[in-house]
Amino acid sequence: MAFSLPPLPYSKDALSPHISAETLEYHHGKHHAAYVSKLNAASQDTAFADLPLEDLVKRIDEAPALFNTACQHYNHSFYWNCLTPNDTKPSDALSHAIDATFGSFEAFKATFDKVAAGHFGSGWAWLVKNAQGNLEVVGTHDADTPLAHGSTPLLTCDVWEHAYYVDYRNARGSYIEAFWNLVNWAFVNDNFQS
Ligand code: MN3
Repeated sequence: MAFSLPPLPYSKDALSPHISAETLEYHHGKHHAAYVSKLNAASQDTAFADLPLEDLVKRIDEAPALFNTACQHYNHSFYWNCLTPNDTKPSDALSHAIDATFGSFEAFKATFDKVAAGHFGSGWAWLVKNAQGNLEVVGTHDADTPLAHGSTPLLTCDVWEHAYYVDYRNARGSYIEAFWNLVNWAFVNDNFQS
């Protein structure tokens, strides 16, 4: 198979109590796995099956039939790496860019929270480096992803209900609050530098 489900970069109970093993069991083991198997089925015997995932997402306009599954495979793979049980923090370079763009870390967080909490329906909240090289907080609907639109993703929060319903029911705000305890700033720093 051309595309494969990446293993979680931590054990299933590592993010508890913020995100439970049961959530990861379903979110990674069922939802993400289903996107990968549907992407493999839909891309079979096409030139797109041999592309690295990021290249496929950047060229997704050429393969509209693969949009939902390819973008969701990319978004979820990226999201798992945005989380960690370890204590990490933004680099000095990223902190300076956040302060310069948003005024302060707290103001950045408030902007991100507003996009994540206020997003109508299924989607994603992102911190990106846009095509001009500036930091920006954006929301995308359903499977859509900033990588398909010329921005470099730095951090994402999945705000589809399947990301939090087991642990928080309809309280998306509680999930977003918990999310901040898990952010893998080492990964975000690397994305910012690249
Ligand atoms: Mn999801």
